[in-house]
Amino acid sequence: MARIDFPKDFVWGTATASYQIEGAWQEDGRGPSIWDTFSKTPGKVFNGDNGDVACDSYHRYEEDIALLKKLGVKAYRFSIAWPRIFPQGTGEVNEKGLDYYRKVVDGLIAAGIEPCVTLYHWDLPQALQDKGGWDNRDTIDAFVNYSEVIFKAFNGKIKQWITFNETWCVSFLSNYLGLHAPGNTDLQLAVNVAHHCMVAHGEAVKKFRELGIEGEIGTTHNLYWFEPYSTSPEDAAAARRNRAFNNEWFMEPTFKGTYPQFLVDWFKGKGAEVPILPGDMETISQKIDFIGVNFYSGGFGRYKKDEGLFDCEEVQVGFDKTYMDWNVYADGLYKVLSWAHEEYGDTPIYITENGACYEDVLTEDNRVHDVLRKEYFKKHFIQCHRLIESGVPLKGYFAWSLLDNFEWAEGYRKRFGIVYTNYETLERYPKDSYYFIQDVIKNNGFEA
Ligand code: GCO
Repeated sequence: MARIDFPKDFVWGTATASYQIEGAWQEDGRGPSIWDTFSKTPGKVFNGDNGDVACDSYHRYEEDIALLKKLGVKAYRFSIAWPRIFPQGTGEVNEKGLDYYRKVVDGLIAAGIEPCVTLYHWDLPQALQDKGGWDNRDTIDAFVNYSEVIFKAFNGKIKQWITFNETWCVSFLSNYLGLHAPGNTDLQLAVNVAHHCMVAHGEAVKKFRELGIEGEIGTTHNLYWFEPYSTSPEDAAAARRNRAFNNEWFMEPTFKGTYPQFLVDWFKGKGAEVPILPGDMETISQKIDFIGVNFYSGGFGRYKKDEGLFDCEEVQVGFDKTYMDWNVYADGLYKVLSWAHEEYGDTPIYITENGACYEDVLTEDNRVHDVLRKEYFKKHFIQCHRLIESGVPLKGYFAWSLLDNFEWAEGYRKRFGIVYTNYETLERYPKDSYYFIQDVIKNNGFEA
């Protein structure tokens, strides 16, 4: 056993997202979002679940802040629901919506916890979707306008600002694979959405600088580590396409202001082109203060004609799996962040999400002995430490998630929390993984 110690200023935190935890979907003037629509469309979400109540954090935020305080985190990442601020996406500000976040932010600060705000974690106002959503460039202006209101309302209180959560999910998962709201299956549309979200990110960063807002601003991409199964050139190229689809397609515009050309060509072969207007790439590649990375998994792929979008099939090589059926590949975290550092330079990195879903059992005395989740965290913490030792500027880690919550298309059956949510009573019970993380934070390290 060796002791692992983290740097003194390492930021430990946990993360959540508005639609997944808040509930109160019609309260205080909140307008409908695309997730209200999607989750109420039969067949889209497991069991017909939706976020009407979720964890009821809209009413129980004090309890959640108390849990965070007891956990000992330095920071808490949460998202603001755009339809609470602008029920129709644009127009008049709904002060009551802002009030809720004022209470959350002030509560966190009073508890000694730094609020880290995500501006867009997928709950687009339905009224904007009705006008084309992210396919329509007007949505970029609406986003910047919404961001400006939030910047001004919370200036000086927020240390870290994240424009978008997982643009890959917003675009390809939601508009090509159709698995998330709004549920489209059109490659050209997905490419448009990805591009427009990245432009919106860049415009928001410009606005942030122009207004002289305090704190740091960045964006969060979900990276996935994908390797070729063999050394054959076909397998290497297939795995590379698949990897670039998750990683380079978003990282390269963010940092270099270009798209990976081989993938641009590949998409063109599939009939989709990036709708770049003059100035877009400069806007997208505005200097950011940090990059957020969500990491969950990785895998191996090989060439197979007509398999998926990239002629690439995933090969099962015997990884342990989580209850999402995702490979547990902690080494992949080391590899992907080492790659990102080498490729894109010294911008500070925060892991803005990492965590695992397992089938939890609540014991009679309200405990959850989530051994596997604890192990998952431990393995990834070890890789975080290895990254720091090797000179990667990894500054913090946010566990996904504080609470079991509405896991999108999977509804409530998939639990990611370090705190168990009883969806009948809405009571919260810290799991063993919560106490493990509490200990790691307290000692700023652990015996590996
Ligand atoms: C994500 C989402 C989370 C998910 C988590 C587990 O960013 O994908 O931020 O909302 O719940 O990733 O799937």
